[in-house]
Amino acid sequence: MDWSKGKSQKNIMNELKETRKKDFTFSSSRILGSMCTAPHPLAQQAAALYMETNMGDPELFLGTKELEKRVLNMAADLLHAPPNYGGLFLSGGTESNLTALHIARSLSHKKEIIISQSAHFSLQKAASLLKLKLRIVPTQKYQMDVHKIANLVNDHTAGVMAVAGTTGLGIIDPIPDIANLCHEENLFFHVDAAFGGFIIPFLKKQGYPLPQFDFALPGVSSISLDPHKMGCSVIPSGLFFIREKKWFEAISVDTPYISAKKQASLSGTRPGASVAATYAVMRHLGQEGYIDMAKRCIDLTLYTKKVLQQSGFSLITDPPLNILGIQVSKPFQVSQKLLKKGWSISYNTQLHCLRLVIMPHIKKRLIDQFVTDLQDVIKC
Ligand code: 0PR
Repeated sequence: MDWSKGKSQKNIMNELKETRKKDFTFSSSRILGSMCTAPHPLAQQAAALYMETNMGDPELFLGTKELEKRVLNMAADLLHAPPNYGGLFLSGGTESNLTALHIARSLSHKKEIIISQSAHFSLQKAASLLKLKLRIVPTQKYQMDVHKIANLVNDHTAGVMAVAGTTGLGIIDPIPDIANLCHEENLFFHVDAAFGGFIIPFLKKQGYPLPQFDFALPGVSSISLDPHKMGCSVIPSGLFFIREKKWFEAISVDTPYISAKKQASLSGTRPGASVAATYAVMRHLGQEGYIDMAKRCIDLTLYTKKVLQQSGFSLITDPPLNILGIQVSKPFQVSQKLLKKGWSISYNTQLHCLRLVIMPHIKKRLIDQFVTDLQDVIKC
């Protein structure tokens, strides 16, 4: 492309609007397989207001730094974090998992991490970068089996990682049992609640019988949760917490020529826009707002399950959260046919299923239309 000469702002905006038409949009309610959703309008406004800010140079942006503290405090409270907790605003689940493994390795000087078969693929990247060996625990009814974890623990184990809301099916690993084991064995235990962190606590507050997964369990060492998933903030937004702030020292580097003296985050420059957006949406919705949203998503998940079953489809398992696995024999082919009908849906070839994530942008009437289209696609 020849870009030696500039182009007018108006022409560029027209070009951008045209190109954007090729994208799916959350507002169309046709994105059925994404863990992200439309950022709350207030989050978008807040991000625009803080666009130039950088968390990597906090002395320049003291106000934004203050917002980061407020966000971390609100989320820490939700997760029953102890007074000496440490927190960081990161870019999402991948960076948080990498940070957790980095800390586990640095504190223990050991080289093996025990993870679930259904852990997110970001763990493979983290292990490869950190030269850690992944010991993979096969799942039992899609959950990590605590006895199998115990069998894998040895002198080289740096830590264990479990998931609160798996990417594939929204499964919550038996975190209280794993936390007990890790506490007894003095192992670092990271809980990946990238997806579940902004829905499980709110469902629990409504009385849903979901297990404890946070710092209330003494064996939990770190937790990640993503505001850019169920938190309805802008991309990129990730929150990472550790039980003891001093553990950050194990991975921090000196930063001689910027305002902060040390830095624990992998990224140097970090967007304050994401921090402001997350603060705005969390403070605006409040826990009550998230409770309503969580309940709406679960009610719609149960409705979807009912309509699917009435139409002759089977689910892989009962959904503990707002993710459904629909059994089909050729998930990839079915997803491609659905794409031609204007639906974006993900698939899992290992579990032989289509994967629906019932996010806040999905509307009930579109579910009916989707199930009708799915029946048509399966028939032909
Ligand atoms: N941990 C869990 C449990 C996750 O589900 C994910 C992402 C991550 C960590 C990594 O998070 P980041 O992608 O924020 O670094 N799970 C989604 C997935 O793989 C990511 C995603 C979201 C993909 C929206 C597509 C999409 O449209 O499905």
